[in-house]
Amino acid sequence: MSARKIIIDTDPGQDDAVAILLALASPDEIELLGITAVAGNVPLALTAKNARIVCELAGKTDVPVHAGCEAPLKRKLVTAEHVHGKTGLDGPVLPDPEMPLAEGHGVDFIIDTLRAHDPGTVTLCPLGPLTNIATAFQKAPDIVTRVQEIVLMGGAYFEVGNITPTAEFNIYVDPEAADIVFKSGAPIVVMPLDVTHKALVTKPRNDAFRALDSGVGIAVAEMTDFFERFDKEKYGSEGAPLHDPCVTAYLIRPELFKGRRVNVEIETQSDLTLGMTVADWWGVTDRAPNALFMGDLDADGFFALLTERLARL
Ligand SMILES: [Ca+2]
Repeated sequence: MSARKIIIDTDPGQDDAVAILLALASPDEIELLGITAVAGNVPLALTAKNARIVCELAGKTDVPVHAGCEAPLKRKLVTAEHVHGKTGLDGPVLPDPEMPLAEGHGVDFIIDTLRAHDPGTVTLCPLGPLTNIATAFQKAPDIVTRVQEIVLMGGAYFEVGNITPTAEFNIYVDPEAADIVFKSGAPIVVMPLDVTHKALVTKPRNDAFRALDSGVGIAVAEMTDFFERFDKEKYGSEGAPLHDPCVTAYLIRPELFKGRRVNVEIETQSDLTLGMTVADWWGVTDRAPNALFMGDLDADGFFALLTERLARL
């Protein structure tokens, strides 16, 4: 099987960084065509910078990194420095990137790339708010049927919310964009909090990253150390959830994940539950399934894969 062509759309974010590193470490399974940055965890200037810092950390400076949208479709940007620190990538001390941003808007890169490849051969991997993807779909509706699959981190059902009692951060920041994407008809795989809250960086798992004794291994250990402080306090769990790498791990080892094909709709009206992913897990409506919504993860298999791959960088 040839490597799957993907675009990573991202708002790094320590966990985004690990997701990108996993993709870069797996060229047999993943051909990373480019990275588009979006505003989310931190403002766009920082996410566009952080994406390049991560590429340079991996020694992969030939990946084009494009800046995308700097604000949600209809709302003011909400950021998450309380989780990720002021830079979005707090933890390790990493040099400013030398590689420049690629020319052209991230949204145009998504459109042009999908049009340039055969239909059904490019997968989109959103790791942040869905603003870039929705904007691309609105600007160029012809690309929707060309998408092989959208594998995204976002939403929650049984784990409800992490930014409000009922909403997960990525969807909450731009619910209108999420609504467009979930209604687009493109095949969607969702990694919600239900799965990512099982991907906990426990002390032994963090130690395994550090024991790689490489620039990448130590940086990843320091990144997960950093946001662990916040999550441990908040959830009382044994480690911080590594949300976004679930997306790239799925492309390599889909059998690590279990889920259901269900209907997922996005709340865009209610002040109380704005950004909620209303997943018909129990099939109580006749609404047609539009997503494979994941519910379970083989966490040991996931961390074994991650550690083995990061060792290659
Ligand atoms: Ca992210």
